[in-house]
Amino acid sequence: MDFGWRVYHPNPSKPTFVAPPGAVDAHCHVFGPGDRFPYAPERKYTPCDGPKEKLWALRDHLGFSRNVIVQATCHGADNRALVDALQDANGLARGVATVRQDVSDDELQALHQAGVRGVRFNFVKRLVDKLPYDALAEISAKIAPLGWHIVIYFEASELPEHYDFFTSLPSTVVVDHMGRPDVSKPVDGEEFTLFLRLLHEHENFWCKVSCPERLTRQQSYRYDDVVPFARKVVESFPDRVLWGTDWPHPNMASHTPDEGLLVDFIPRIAVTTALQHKLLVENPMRLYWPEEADARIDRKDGMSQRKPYADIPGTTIFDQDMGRIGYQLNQFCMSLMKAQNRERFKEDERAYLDQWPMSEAQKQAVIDRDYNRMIALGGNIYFLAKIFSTDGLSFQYAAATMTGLSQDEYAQMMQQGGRHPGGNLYPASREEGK
Ligand code: 0GY
Repeated sequence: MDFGWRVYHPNPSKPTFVAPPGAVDAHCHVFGPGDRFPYAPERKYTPCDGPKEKLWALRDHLGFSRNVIVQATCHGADNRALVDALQDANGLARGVATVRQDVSDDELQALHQAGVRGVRFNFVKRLVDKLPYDALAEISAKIAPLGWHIVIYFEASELPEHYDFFTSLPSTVVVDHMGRPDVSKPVDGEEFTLFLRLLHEHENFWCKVSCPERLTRQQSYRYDDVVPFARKVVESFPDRVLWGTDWPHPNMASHTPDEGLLVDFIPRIAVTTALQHKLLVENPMRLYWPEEADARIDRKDGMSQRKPYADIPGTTIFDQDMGRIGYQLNQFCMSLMKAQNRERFKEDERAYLDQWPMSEAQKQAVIDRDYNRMIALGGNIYFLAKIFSTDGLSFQYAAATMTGLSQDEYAQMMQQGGRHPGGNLYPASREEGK
């Protein structure tokens, strides 16, 4: 790897924000490992290895479910590391490849088979040699029959130069990192207004509201100066936004991002649960797993996809999707009805949990006794109750841990009539039809 290269965070924090079930990290990469998948001779940087296993572990740690892996320039148009990761992902990852203009239909078919659903055109001069528009136009014509989209990466200052070419592209176009705005300029200034115009006037354009860590001009992990830009995009185009970690963060010079804090940035730019669900679940599913999104819409009741109840503050409805996601977790809970299973669990929790085909995130939530996270991952409180009774704890104690109150405070709140009814209502934004 290059001298001074910043290796990704060895121990990212656990986010406070609990992502909705099925959340997608829609912008991340795999690097190498270089001894199996050599970096491209024409690359502009040599990164540290960022293998797929580490990416899956990060996904689970952050409470996410799926990834979209974007081919990074250090691998050029050699997509083998990407394909290897996609084939290892059990359908939980899709890819965006880089191809040359002479790519054959068979090669494109093989990439599609592996899970690739788009190509990336990179215009950032420090990353690639200039690509002629006619070569890119030829690629976009070749991928059109596959229904793929095009991901574009450019600097804000270069948007005017590329504007006509971008708007001539026939497919869905996804812009990386909000077109890299200079966030020291005003959000309603000329530069960002042009970017918003691109999205406003061209409904085939989508935007990744990612990389506050790259865009910030401040020396703080809060990335406050990026919030107005990302929030503006999310609220103006809620059905065409995606979010991603950008792990393993190529070419970050200023600091090593903590992905837990990046996840905590999400509720500051998507401020209602409805917006968060679109950003993290509905939109990426529609673009990368349309067959699953359509299958849901096709159900007789049609409810599974629309979920009008998904924005009730502080409440997770245990519906058929949650039942499916949490099935093994809840089965594990039920196994604790038997005394001998309780003994085995107490003896070695990890070994007992490893006998269940649960996700790593679910197992970790059990080990942490993090009931809110268990619920977010499909756990049902009536089954989860078996865990806290195995621990010899009361229902009241467990409920208190979910609210952040002590057991005494919780008891007092219940005796005084329980939670304020406002906590059970839909947010005002729904009432106003926003
Ligand atoms: C990103 C950003 C960068 C790099 C690449 O493909 C790449 O090499 O995308 C960057 O250096 O800004 O999105 O990963």
